[in-house]
Amino acid sequence: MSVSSALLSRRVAGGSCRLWCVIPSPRPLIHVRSASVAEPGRRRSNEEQLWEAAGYLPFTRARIGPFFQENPVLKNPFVEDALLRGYLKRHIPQEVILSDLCAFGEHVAKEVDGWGRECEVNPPRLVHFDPWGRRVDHIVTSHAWKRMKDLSAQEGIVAIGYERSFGEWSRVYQMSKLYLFSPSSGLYTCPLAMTDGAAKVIQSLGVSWPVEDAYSRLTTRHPERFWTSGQWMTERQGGSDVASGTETVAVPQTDGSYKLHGFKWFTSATDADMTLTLARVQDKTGATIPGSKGLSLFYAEVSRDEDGRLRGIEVQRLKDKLGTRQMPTAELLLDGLPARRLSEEGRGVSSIANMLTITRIHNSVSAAAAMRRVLQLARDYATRRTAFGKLLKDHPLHMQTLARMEVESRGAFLLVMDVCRLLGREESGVATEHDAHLLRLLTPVVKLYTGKQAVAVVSEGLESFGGQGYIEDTGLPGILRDAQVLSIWEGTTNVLSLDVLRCVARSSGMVLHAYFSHTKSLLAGASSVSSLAPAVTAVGGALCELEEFVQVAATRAPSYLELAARDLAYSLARIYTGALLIDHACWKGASPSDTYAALRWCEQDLCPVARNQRRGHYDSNTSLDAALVFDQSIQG
Ligand code: UCC
Repeated sequence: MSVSSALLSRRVAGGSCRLWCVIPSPRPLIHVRSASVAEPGRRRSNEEQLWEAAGYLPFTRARIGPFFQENPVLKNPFVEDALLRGYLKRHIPQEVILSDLCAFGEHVAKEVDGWGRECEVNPPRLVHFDPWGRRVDHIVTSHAWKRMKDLSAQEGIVAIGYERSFGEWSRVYQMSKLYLFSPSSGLYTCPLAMTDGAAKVIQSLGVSWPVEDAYSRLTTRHPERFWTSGQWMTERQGGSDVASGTETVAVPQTDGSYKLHGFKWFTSATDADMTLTLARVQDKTGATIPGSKGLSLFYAEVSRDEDGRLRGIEVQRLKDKLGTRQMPTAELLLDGLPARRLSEEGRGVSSIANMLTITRIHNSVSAAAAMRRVLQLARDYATRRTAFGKLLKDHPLHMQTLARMEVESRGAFLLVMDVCRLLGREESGVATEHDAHLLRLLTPVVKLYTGKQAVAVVSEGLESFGGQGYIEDTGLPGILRDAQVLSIWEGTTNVLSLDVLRCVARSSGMVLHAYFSHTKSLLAGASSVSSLAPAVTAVGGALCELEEFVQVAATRAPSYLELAARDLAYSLARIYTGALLIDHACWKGASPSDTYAALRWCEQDLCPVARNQRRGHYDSNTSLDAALVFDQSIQG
């Protein structure tokens, strides 16, 4: 009798036969920890030794069972992204761009993603003092973080936007590369956003002394020359209401320079080589002008003196953040920081606004990229993970969930790329007035909408990995923690909704005029495509509702529009994105999935502002919101 049949007959006789023991399966699906696992130090019984010899005791000592779930694999994010490839093929079918992005995608998947992980597990730390007690304020970053800097220069992640080798499409090319890089970059995209923004500000104010050299460093492809820039706007009174929250003063020096004194409460990527920041110029009596009119824009280099101390800066501490831990964010005391004024006095906010446009677009690219990344991983995992007898990909409900995420992700991508397209047109001098209005309106819209979408889609994405999506060292939870910042940084959802109102008012409604006419032109191209008819009808109807809302709102007090601001911004985003999805689905190279995505997108409430207007939500005299929020009462 063989060992196994002897064991089987003994087990059956004992009435405790476990079928999975006698039918060897190389990869049992469900592991049940055996009751007969030997306790440490206990001698094994003869029976246990027999079972072990036969290979039927899977959970003993160091043996923890033969099954291991396969992890999701990051493949080349360019090759894996049909929409990105389709979009580029449609708009910039240049082999040199496609092959560069394909090669970069391969590098990201094979190597860079690992560096990103290293940035996460080796976060920056602050060394305040040297061993002999001298103050050094050294922010120590990982080797991987430094490699990201070199890589960013070599790949031209900022430079492409300024080389403009592809004319009006240069920004789309640059942002496509950033989109591939972002989720693997260990948050290096944050200093790159500010670097790009600083280059844009310098360019708009004029590339001349004292920022000529800085500009060439921000936009170079040579790692040894490459600089990153900070953007120090937020002070202890907050980062939204910059006009009243900025206390930093600029003391004029006899040589025309300034020394800055203040406290910057939230300085991201603080290991930057230079910064742009706001301060109030003091007059001879030490007085400053309050509000926005008192703010000027300054340029400062981060440097050290002969003793190794930071010149005019003390790093108070690094921030303990929910996410983005890969990147140093600090509180800085500016104690006589040497600086040069870049803007005219009192033109600080409008001068730094160019930087905000760029960082908000970067933020949106990161949001779309985070959605795409979690979907790519979830999709791969669905082909590896079996539950209830079949792969996840064969469960229609699971596919429905991923498809809904896919629709959101596609919409976000097209909206972001369209704003990049407009930026590229403006910078290459081919933008019409209409394009410029559209860019101004859509920048806050894309930032606020994609920031929110990213959190929802990434959160859903984590769920598709079950418990593993909640386990830190899979790297998955970090995607969600990092996504949460996207709706906060560079203007919260409400602050950006108010920015939408600001640009409507400042342009006397011209930004909306551009919006309506461009959306209609996108729809017109699809009027004869029957498969898209329900989507075209939905977007057309929503557009009419939106126009009606605007007409009514124009006759009401400003408080009415303010209450409607968030819903208005969401309506602008959903309707425009619907039109972009429809437009893309009409392209001759589009797939049936492009049509399906457009149809699904347009099934949602595209114009929530009209719906809530009808419900009277913006009539402040009838609003019970505050009463609800502060309700303490119990009736009876
Ligand atoms: O969060 C921060 C950390 C940095 C991290 C960066 C990395 C992100 C990338 C991530 C990738 C993964 S720094 C701080 C964040 N804070 C903000 O973003 C600011 C939020 N607040 C606002 O956006 C406000 O709306 C302000 C501060 C821009 C404006 O406030 P005011 O004082 O009410 O300003 P005004 O009076 O409305 O506008 C002053 C001038 C006007 O121009 P003029 O004087 O010529 O009429 C406006 O038209 O500024 C102009 N302006 C703009 N121009 C104001 N906003 C804009 C705009 N968005 N675009 C163009």
